[in-house]
Amino acid sequence: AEDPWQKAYDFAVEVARKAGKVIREAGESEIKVMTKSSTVDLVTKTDERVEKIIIGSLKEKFGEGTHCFIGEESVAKGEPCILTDKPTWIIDPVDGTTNFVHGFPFVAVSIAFAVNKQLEFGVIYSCLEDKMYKARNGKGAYCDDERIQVSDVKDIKKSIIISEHGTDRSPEKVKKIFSTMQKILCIPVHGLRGSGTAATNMCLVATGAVEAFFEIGIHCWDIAAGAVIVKEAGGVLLDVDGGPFDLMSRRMVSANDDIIAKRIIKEIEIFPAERDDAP
Ligand code: LIP
Repeated sequence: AEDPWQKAYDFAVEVARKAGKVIREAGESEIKVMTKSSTVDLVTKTDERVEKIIIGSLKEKFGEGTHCFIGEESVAKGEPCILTDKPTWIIDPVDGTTNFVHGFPFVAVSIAFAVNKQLEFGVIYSCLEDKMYKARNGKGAYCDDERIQVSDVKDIKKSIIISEHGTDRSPEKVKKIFSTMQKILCIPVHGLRGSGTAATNMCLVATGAVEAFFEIGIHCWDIAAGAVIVKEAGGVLLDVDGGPFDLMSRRMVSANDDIIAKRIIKEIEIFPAERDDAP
C-alpha cells in the first residue's frame, strides 16, 4: 500500500542523527546551564540551538505553513502546544538535559509526527550510545536496522520497572512518587530503574530490557516518539488510571503488555499535572 509519509520518516531519521552529532560535540565543551520552571528544570543553549536546527531543517524540506511544530523549547518561549488535525511534528531536541549537563550517558533526540491527531511515526536517537530507534505506524519498531520486541514476561515479580522523579520537588508530589515506587518495589519486582530520559526509557520497554515505564509530569515531546516505538514493538500504552493513553495529559504507563501495565496501575498514587494543551 502507498505510504504518504515514508519520505518524512526517512528525513526525520536523518535530522535526528544530525542533531545528535551537534549534542555530542557540544557535550565536549563547557555547558552553560539555565533553569525553567524550577531550579532543577534545566535547559542549555544546546537545547535551543538543536531545536532550531531540527525545526529549520523540517520547514525547509516540507514548507512553512503546511506543517505545524510543537517543540519543547518553542513552547517554553510561549508557542502554543495544541495538537490539531494538521501534520504536526512533536520535538524534544535534548531529552535528558540533566544527564547532558552532568555527562550521564543517556541523552536522546526525540522526533514524532502526527496527522489527524494520530501518531504516524517516531524517531529517537540515543546520541551518546549512537543508537537509532524508530517506528512507523503498522510497520514495526527498529533499533538501527534490527527489529525490536517487548519482553514476554507476564509475572510482575520477574520484571524491571522504570519510573522517574521529574522536576517538581513539592513535598506532596515527591511523597506520592516515592510511595508508589515503594509499593512497586515491595511487590516485589526484580528492580526499579531510570535512565533520566523518558525517550530512552520507552526504548528500553521496546527492546524488552524492562517491562514497563510510567511517569506523571512528563510532556508530549518526551513521549510522542516513544509511544509509536513501544506500540510497534508490541507493547501497550495506558493512562495511569487505566483509561486510554492521552498524549497531552502529562501521564502515561507504557508496558510490554496489559497484565504488567494493570498491575502497576493498581499501585500508582495519582497527583495532578496540568495538561500540555491547557488553555
Ligand atoms: C525530562 C525527562 C525525564 C523526566 C522529566 C523531564 P527533558 O525531559 O525525559 O525522564 O523525568 O520529567 O521531562 O526536560 O530533559 O527534555
